[in-house]
Amino acid sequence: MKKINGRDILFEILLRENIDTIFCTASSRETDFLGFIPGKYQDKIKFVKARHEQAAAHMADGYARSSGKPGILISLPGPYGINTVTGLATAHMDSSPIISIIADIDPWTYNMSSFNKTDHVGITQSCTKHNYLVKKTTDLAKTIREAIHVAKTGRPGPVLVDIPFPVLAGEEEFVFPDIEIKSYKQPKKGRPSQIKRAVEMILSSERPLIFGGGGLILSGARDELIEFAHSYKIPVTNTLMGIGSYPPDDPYYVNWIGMHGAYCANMAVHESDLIISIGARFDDRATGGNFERFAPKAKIIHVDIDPSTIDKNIIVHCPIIGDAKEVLKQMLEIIPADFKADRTKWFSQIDKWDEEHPLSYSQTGEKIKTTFVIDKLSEITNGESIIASDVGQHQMWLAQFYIFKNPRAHLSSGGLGTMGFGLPAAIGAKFGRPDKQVICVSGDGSFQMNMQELGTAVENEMDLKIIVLNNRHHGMVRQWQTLFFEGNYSSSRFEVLPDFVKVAKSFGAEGFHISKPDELEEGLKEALSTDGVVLVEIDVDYEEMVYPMLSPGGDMSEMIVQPTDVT
Ligand SMILES: Cc1ncc(C[n+]2csc(CCOP(=O)(O)OP(=O)(O)O)c2C)c(N)n1
Repeated sequence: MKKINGRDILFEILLRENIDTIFCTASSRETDFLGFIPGKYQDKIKFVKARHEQAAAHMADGYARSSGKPGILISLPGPYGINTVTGLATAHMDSSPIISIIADIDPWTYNMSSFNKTDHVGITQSCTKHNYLVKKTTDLAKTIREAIHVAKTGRPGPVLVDIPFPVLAGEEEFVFPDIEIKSYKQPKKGRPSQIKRAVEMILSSERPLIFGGGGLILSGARDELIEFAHSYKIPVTNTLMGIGSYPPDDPYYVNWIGMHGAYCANMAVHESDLIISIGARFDDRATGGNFERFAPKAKIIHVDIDPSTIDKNIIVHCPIIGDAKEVLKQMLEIIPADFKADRTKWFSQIDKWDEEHPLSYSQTGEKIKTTFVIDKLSEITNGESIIASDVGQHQMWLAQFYIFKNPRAHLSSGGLGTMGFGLPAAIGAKFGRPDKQVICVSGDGSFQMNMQELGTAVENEMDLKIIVLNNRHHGMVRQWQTLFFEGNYSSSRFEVLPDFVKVAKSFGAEGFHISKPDELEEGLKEALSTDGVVLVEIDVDYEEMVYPMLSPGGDMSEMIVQPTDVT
């Protein structure tokens, strides 16, 4: 059998794994490496060259989140690879499957004190699901297959494969290897005894509540969740990462919970007697962080594929280790034929809380409110777009006022909160879902962290819309300074900002500027219906604040709904 070199082995495996897009950077050395790729691969795989390696990592992440397929990222070692670490950590926190390949193309040096060399395995140990250093060309095919398998199965996450030059240059006969990782078994179904126990707890509960996380989306459990909620008559909340897991217009849908979640949803958690958490990890942003006072009246069922999340933050009464979709099916299978429950009182109580403090805004005065923009965006796009958000107030308002109708449509750096995620994630998402309208919603602060990727979007002739909500501040920081630091606005205002429309135009994109409330609707419609890469800069009121907000250190019933609530 003919031998091929390590680089070709890598691409042969990627092709057979149905990889159609690879994200990398446009540096000359990487291009050299890619330039070596025979035409046969160039025709079959799209190489997207980002301007910054961090952005390339977020692109791979956005691709994975929107499409459900693993995102592939190639970088060189040293500064190239290190720049991807923020992207890996972002993907790790949000369980997004990326395979980061570090390809060393320097034939002359490969020890750690050489130019451009870094210990990538060491550096990424704590922000990847797993990582590999490939030592022999014979191991390469199997390692790449394993990396893809580990990244996309169980609780997904980023996996790094560091390939030294001799491994890429070495030659071996190519075989597509079988893989079996003995120590890596992923549970599918839950233990029947635990399923039975959970169902008994649900049957005797008066105020049960589904606390759904991103795991529901990853497992594709929407239909099962609807049937489960309706069959057992349980209202449904979700975390920020779970947005889109349940249809927002379904009568059982309450809203999302957490730091800036809806009042009724947070109150429901506090008053519930049974929390059924599915694919959520009880992090501090979802629970407020006061774990001792979390849901004080409730027993907890926790369904998760990752056993390490059980009892981590919250003590659980009934753990079920398994895939969300499978576990929901199992619980549906044993619903008693004569099951009846009157939970009208519980549902009406939740409605009452919603009436007391609904998610609302009022567009008054000369300045545009970000809430108004998001509400209009939701209306114009009918909640059908994929939206990649950045981090800050605009991120929270997007989650509150954009009515996401579909799963894999709300792309947000929930776990790490990485400013600069939005634009590259949107670019990656458009490659993953070219059939959908993809929009980046960003703040002036976040956008400046990766705005060079406008070049990548234009170069690829994408159809991508970007909304920059310009409040001339790090708005979320300003909000905390207003509420908790006596208005000490240190470092949160930008004295100098670029003209974002000119920035867009200088990259060859189209740009619009909206500054008055009565221009908003028409302006947005025009921008969204203009072909190509279009940036719309909207001047927004920097004094608007995101409510409700969980009181730092408080429980989930202690919400700030206006500034005077801060004591
Ligand atoms: C990389 C990074 N640096 C700093 C922060 C802390 N931080 C969180 S939100 C925020 C302000 C974001 O400002 P902007 O993007 O303008 O959004 P706004 O809050 O104004 O809507 C900052 C600085 C972060 N989350 N990520």
